[in-house]
Amino acid sequence: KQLTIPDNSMMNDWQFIFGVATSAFQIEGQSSTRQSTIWDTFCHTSGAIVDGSNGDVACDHLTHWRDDVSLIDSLGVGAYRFSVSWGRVLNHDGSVNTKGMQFYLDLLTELEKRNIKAFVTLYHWDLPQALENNGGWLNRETAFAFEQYVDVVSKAFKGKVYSYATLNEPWCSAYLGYEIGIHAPGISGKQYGKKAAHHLLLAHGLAMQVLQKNSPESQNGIVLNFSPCFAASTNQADIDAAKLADQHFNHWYIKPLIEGKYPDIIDALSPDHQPDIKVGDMDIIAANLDFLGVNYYSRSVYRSCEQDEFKLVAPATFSVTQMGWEIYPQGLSKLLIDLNKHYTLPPVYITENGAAMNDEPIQGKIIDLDRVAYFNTHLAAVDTAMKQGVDVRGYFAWSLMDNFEWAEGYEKRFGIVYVDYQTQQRTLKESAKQYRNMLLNR
Ligand code: PNW
Repeated sequence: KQLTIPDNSMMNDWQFIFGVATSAFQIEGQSSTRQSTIWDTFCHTSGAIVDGSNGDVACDHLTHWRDDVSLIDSLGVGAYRFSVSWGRVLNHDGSVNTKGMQFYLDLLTELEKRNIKAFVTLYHWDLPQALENNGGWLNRETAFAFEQYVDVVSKAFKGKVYSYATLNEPWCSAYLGYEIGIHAPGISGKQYGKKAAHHLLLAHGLAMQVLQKNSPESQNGIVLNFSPCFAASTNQADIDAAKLADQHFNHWYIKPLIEGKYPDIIDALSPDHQPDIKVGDMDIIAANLDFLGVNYYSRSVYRSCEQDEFKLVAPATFSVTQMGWEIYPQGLSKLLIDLNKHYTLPPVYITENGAAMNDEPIQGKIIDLDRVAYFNTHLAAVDTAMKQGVDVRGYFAWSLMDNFEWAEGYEKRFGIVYVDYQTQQRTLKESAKQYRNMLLNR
């Protein structure tokens, strides 16, 4: 089946933005020309990355960026979502790394020339190691350091950016990085996750004030990842477990951003698991959002569990991607419709959606029909939500090209473009060709 926009969809409207997404650490390489980050350190911790790889070269995008932009342009997309590496634009002493800054300015100029809107993410997990050495996101000061960095960047990028996202997926940074330790900086302890999350959200709020001042013309917001929570059975205990997980993973982030308060479960947290909330913090966090970025990959199913209150249930193996994530497009419609019901949402962008599939080239061709099917069903799911009144303005495929998939290294390929890491050659997969055709036929 061909990749198509659903019939009578508002996605056929030219106003609706289709794009592709990447992030700095995952593609840039040339790690020696920027500050070292927590991911560099984590990659050099034995056992942290499944294939023992790192981001030193990645897609060597810093060398190939002009070709990569032509590639993006050739797909016919209207927007490119990428992230800025904090440690590439600022040196340890706070001075500007002029070469690093120039790279992003050149990239923005090239996108502008080609009429591709720039969706800039200011933090996609690559915290400078120097800041981690002072406590990283467990230290409130990191939020103010982020505010400074955003000030420098948003002044330098003046007028060139269509949209800024402060943070990508603070849940991943806080929970995976500081509570269970499977992402950088690899810290674990129940007492850390919510503390880190609060400082991340504070950093977001402080950055929003800066963006409002330096770049009021751009769409300024944040990108969250959501995984709708389902109960493993109709037993009340499982239903309660799923509800609780939903409060911890999803509402913990969106509720303070929209309503200026954490979910009620905060009262049940043991005192040492509580975040350190200072007077005024919640107002800063609840800054008005021009948009909400929603990243969706899969749903999560929970059952009750004595020791832990809830436990994640592994999905049936026949319906999963290479990540082991269940393919469940209905979850995306339900997520959007439920969020729209619960909250007064700003306009929404699907800032990431995609799948890791097994796509080794056969005679030079990568016929990734499973990925095409994934995009088809998920675009239909977005359309269903739009027809029920959710204000979705755009959709970004994750990812433009295969790249460094964090703890999974290079083994998992999310790209619609194949990367041969030996030669750095890029080859359009069938999904990229179909994405292009879909946009051509719009
Ligand atoms: C996102 N989870 O990460 C990131 O924004 C991307 O950089 C990444 O490449 C992509 O999704 C694919 O993994 C996630 O455990 C990592 O639920 C983990 C989870 C969700 C999102």
